[in-house]
Amino acid sequence: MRLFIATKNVHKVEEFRLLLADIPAELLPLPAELPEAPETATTFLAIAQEKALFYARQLGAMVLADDSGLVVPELNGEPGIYSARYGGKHGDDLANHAKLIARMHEKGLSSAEAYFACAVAFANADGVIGAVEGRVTGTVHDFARGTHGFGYDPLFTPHGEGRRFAEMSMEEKAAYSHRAKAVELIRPILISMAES
Ligand code: ITT
Repeated sequence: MRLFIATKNVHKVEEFRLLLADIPAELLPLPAELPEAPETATTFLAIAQEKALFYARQLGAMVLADDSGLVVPELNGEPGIYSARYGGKHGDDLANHAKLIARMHEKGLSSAEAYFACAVAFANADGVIGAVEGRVTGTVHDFARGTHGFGYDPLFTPHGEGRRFAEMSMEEKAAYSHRAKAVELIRPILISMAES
């Protein structure tokens, strides 16, 4: 089975390559010339489905898409579905950290309960075949630590760990991560499609 990993985020691609290593599928990156998928929906799950279907139709192929982010309930769910551009510019991790830390300080918080959510959708040109969501709960801090990973990894400690995601190897992060949990949930569908 040929399966396009429908994300322009290279860190997500690396994590999916690790998490899907045992699936009998050839994993392909999105061709660079494709337009950006529209994101009009308002939940991780619905946006992942929108992205998967858009790219599956563009490519006439099977596609796996991810929509993910960090949710801080004490900040009314921010950054949530706006995680990638929370600080103003898409993918600017330092600006995103600064905005989140400023919002926490406005509320008098130096740390807060938080979770990462990852919705993964699998589609072909006929429609969405499966969509799931994985979560990891933990603590978000008002200072960064660690150099691995991406996004909010330097600010987040999963429950049951002393280290931030950014202080872990990709394999160690995968023992906890929202993306690993989502892949576990979608795995049976991928395997049955790969074997059919
Ligand atoms: P694509 O839409 O092309 O997949 P993107 O990075 O724009 O790439 P999203 O819209 O799903 O993807 O935004 C996800 C953002 O949430 C991401 O840019 C990070 O800021 C954050 N995020 C998601 N998963 C994360 C993780 O595992 N570790 C740290 N931050 C994460």
